[in-house]
Amino acid sequence: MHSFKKTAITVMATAALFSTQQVFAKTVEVTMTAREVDLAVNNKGDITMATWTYDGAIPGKPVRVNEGDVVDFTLINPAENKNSHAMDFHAAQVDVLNEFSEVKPGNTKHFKFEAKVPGVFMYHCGASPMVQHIAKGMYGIIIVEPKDKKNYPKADREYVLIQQQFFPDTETVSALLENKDWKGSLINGKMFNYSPVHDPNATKVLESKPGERVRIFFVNANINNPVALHPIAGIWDRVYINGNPRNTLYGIQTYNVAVAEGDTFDIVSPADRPTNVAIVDHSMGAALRGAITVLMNKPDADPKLGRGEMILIR
Ligand SMILES: [Cu+2]
Repeated sequence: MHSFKKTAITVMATAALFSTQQVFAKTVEVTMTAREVDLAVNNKGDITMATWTYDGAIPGKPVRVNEGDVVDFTLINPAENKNSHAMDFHAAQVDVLNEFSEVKPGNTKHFKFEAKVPGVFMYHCGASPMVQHIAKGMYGIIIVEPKDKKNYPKADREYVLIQQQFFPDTETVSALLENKDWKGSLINGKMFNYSPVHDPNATKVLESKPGERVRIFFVNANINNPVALHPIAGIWDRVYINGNPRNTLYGIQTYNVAVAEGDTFDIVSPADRPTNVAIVDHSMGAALRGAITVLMNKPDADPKLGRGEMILIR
C-alpha cells in the first residue's frame, strides 16, 4: 500500500511537470533578412563600414525565448545582395551541413530547433569566409530563459552588450585572420557607443536606480580577441557562465569571455548614493579603441531603459 501510494504520487508529480512544460513551451517565429549596407560605426557618423547585417543593423535583433521553446527560423537573402549568407545559432543542436548551410541571393531558408539549453548564445553568419561575415557585422544574441529560476534572482534592468573588433579593411581576409590593423572596438555596433566621457558625440548611456540589480547579457563577437570584462568602480555580484544559472560565480572583478562566448553578468550598485560604473574590456588596447560603456545609477533613471525592447539601446 505504502509503495503504491508513493508510486502514484510520483506519477502525478511527473504528469504535473509535463503539463507545466507543455503550457510554457511554444513556437517562436523569427524572420531575418540579410542586408548589405553601409553603416556608421562611430557616434559622429563619419566612419562607415560596408557591412553585412541581419535586418540592416549591427548587431541583429536580440532573440529571446524560454527553455524548451521551438525557434521557427526563416532567413531571407534578397536578390539584390551580392553574397551568400547563413545562420548559425549557437543555441541549436542540429546539422551544420543542413540547417546552417549557405543561402544564395534570391533564396530563402527555413529551419526549426528546440532551445533545450538555457543561457545566452551568439548567433552569426557562417557563410564562407566566415571571418569576413562576422567582421562585417553579421551576428547577434539569442537569450534562452532558464526554466529553473531558484538561483536566478529577478533583475530590475537588463541590457545586451555585444563587442566586435572593427577593421577598416574587411576585404583582405588574410589580414583579418592575422588580426592585422584592427582599429576599433564596437559595442552594439559603435565605438564608445555609450560613453560620453570618452566621446563627446556619444549621447546614450545605460541607466539604473541606485541599488537595482542590473543584468548584462554579453557576447564576444570579436573575430580573434578574448574580452576581459570588468566594471570599473564595481564588482560583478554574479557571473553566470554561458548565461546558465547552474554555472554561477560570485563576487568577480574581471571575467574573461572567450571568442564566441556569451555570459550573463549581474551588478548591484550601492543603494544609498548615485554612482557611475564603466564597463570595460580591461585589455587596454580594446578599451581605448571603444570598449567602454557607462552605467549611471541615479534616482531619476529613465524607467523605459533596460526593459522590453530597450534591453538593446540603438
Ligand atoms: Cu553573411
